[in-house]
Amino acid sequence: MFTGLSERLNTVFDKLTRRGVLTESMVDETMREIKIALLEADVALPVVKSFIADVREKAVGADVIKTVSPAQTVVKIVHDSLVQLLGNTEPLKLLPHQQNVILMLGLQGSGKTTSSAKLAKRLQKEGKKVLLASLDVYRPAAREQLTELARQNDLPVLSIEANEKPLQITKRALQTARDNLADVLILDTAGRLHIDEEMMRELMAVRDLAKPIESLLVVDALIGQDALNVAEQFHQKIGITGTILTRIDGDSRGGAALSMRAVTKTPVRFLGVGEKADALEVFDAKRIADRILGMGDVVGLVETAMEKINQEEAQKAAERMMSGHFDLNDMLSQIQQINKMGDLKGIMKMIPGLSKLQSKLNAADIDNKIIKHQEAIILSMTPKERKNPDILKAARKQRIAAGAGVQVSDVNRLLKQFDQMAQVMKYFKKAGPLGMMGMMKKMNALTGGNLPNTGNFEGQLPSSFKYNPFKK
Ligand SMILES: Nc1nc2c(ncn2[C@@H]2O[C@H](COP(=O)(O)OP(=O)(O)OP(=O)(O)O)[C@@H](O)[C@H]2O)c(=O)[nH]1
Ligand SMILES: [Mg+2]
Repeated sequence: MFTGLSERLNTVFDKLTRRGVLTESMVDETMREIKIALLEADVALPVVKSFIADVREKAVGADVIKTVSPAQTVVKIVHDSLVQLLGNTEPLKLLPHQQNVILMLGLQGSGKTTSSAKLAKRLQKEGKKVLLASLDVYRPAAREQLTELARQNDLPVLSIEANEKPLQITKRALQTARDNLADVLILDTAGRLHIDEEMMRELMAVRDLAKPIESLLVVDALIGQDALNVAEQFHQKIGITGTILTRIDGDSRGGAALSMRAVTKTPVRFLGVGEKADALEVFDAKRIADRILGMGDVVGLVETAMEKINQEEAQKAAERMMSGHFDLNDMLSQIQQINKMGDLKGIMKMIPGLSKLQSKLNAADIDNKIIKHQEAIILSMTPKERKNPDILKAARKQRIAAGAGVQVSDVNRLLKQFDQMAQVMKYFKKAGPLGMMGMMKKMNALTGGNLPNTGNFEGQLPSSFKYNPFKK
């Protein structure tokens, strides 16, 4: 998501940077290009217009042309305007010691049921007592779907009773929530293909009965421009207090995310970033603006890294490497750390400067499957072999390949990569302490020396050195 927009904007800014001094006509040209970039990303026209007007006004006010670094000033203005456009999110307005109802609304298949379960899980983690209930009596097995999600995630859900109408279910849900002293009742409603009067009337009746403190519109980010129309109508008829954008993990152009706040005047609350019950992120305008402008989601990266990587283990490995020691056990531990960090491409996208190199990254063909194979190969070795790769001759290689379910040539490739990695480690020894910079350098090595601004580390490697252990 946002990749196209991000690339376009970066090209615009690159051009600015190269010019040095700016003239007024260059600022105009830049605004035009930003406008096209936004439209291509599916941002709604009225939103684009007011965004550009806002940026232009600030740019004129800041006297961009006379500033020391005009390009940076423009980037900063665009960044701040983006944050403003996306809008800061607000936490859900849940009241203490009271029954809070959250009504989930949206088109068919937008992700209401999944998001209901995700939200319930999140609130339960925060110590709230929750109850889920599905009012979807229209789609066969819709209520069973929620019940199953609840079962998988240990969440309380209202029992299913035959022949009940949505309003009757709502009443029973309210009563059950009260009886169980639930803090939050989440009502998952039936989806509609398009806005239809009768269903809307029903939703209004549910709303009037349940008096939700939050009515969250669930919107699939992939539907692009249409999202606005949908949002407008739901907002007019039912009144919404916020939105949840789902399928942010898919490759939508991102326009919906950018326009939603401006159109509904309500905050985007959460982003659905996958099918699993914990794939729900709190919306963070600054982080998204950073990502769009190619500054990379450093916060996201650090969080992911902190969460998934065993700090102590990483430290130990780093110390060993610093001492110049590196065997296949160390390589295994590195592979496992990278594995823990999840999808490698996802991680790379979050690193500042790397978003511009997306095409190169794709060309580098980094493949998680290969990482899995590499792990299997080392795991098929004996401890002695891992310490002394030199003893690996044909017979042992054959045994290892069979154990890992790969070819002997794969084992050979891994050993060659190990040799190269050992070489890199020698350079690490020279390059100073690891830490964040060390990690960036490691990533740099992974991408064949393409990561900018990582000090003079590159200079110490032979210019012909292209290292990429994950390339087939
Ligand atoms: N990749 C991805 N898939 C999602 C996300 N949210 C929901 N889905 C998937 O989208 C599909 C539809 O989700 P549901 O939660 O059933 O949608 P719904 O709005 O309840 O659908 P109806 O009840 O039929 O209107 C399911 O296969 C979900 O797993 C998300 O954030 N990312
Ligand atoms: Mg549903």
